[in-house]
Amino acid sequence: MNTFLKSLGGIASVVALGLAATSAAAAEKWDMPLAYSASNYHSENAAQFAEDVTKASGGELEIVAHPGGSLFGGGEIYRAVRTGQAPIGERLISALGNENPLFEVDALPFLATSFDDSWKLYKASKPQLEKTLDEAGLMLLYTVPWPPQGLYNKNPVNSAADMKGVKFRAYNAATSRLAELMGAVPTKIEAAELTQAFATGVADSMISSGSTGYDRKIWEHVKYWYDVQAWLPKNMVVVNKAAWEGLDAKLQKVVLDAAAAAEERGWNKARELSDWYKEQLAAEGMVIEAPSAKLKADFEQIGATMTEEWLERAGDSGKSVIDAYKAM
Ligand code: PCA
Repeated sequence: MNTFLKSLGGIASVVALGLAATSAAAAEKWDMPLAYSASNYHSENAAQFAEDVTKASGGELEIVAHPGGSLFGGGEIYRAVRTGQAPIGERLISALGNENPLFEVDALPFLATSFDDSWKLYKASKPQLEKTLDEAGLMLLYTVPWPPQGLYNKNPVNSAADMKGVKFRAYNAATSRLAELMGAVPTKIEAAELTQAFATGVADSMISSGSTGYDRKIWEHVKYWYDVQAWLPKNMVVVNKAAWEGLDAKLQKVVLDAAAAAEERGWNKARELSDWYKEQLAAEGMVIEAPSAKLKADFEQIGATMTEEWLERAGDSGKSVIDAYKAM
């Protein structure tokens, strides 16, 4: 090779190196842990959000969703994002009651039982939710609800008395308390471990949406689902504030726009799928019924007790959320 070409090659590789260094410094990759299975609409929605950010930022911020608890289990995600082990992640809000009782407001039985009311409760609780997260070093990006919660059980249930001694899978402190008040025996189990828990007889019952029963093929273990419509818990996607502040204004806008779109898409999808899930459970041979008058009354009484207990724990800020919701 002559010297001219040689030095040209040298220049080219210096330029190439320089380019590689610039893009390596500018491009950022965020891993996004998700607790629920890849095919669940929450996870699909989050994956879409991740893709939207990656595309709209021209690859400057790449978000990679990790569903099914594969990066961090459901019980670890909040802490992981708070401590910066993960810059962003999704968590069931009401599972964080030990951090702050305000996180539990959307799991109070019979406070908000439809999608419309759930949206109102979200609006009423959002300022407190954002403040609580801010104090923990986090920022709220979006929420998406689960469909209304119903009672799964191996055997028919006509009243809360039928639940005495039943092994009950709980997903947060509120569902544990509800089980106790029915005389059932709660064990906390993440959705990702559900199939095994029911297959091995660790649990024979739970309160959850048709969505989670469908995801976990619950009909292989459980025959009955009572459409109690007790509450609609929400997942939230939060970002670590230090990671957030590391983004320039342009990237922050890309993330906020994608988050707003994800929130709207997620709420619509939950509404759209709610009845569909029930149809799938029925098609798989499950008995899908409204609760008997007695079971409904028992649940209402339990709900009143839980609301009273919660108000005691959540104090004035809790009461102000309920008041704001009732005034809407
Ligand atoms: N599914 C989640 C939380 C609420 C729901 O409907 C679960 O069972 O873990």
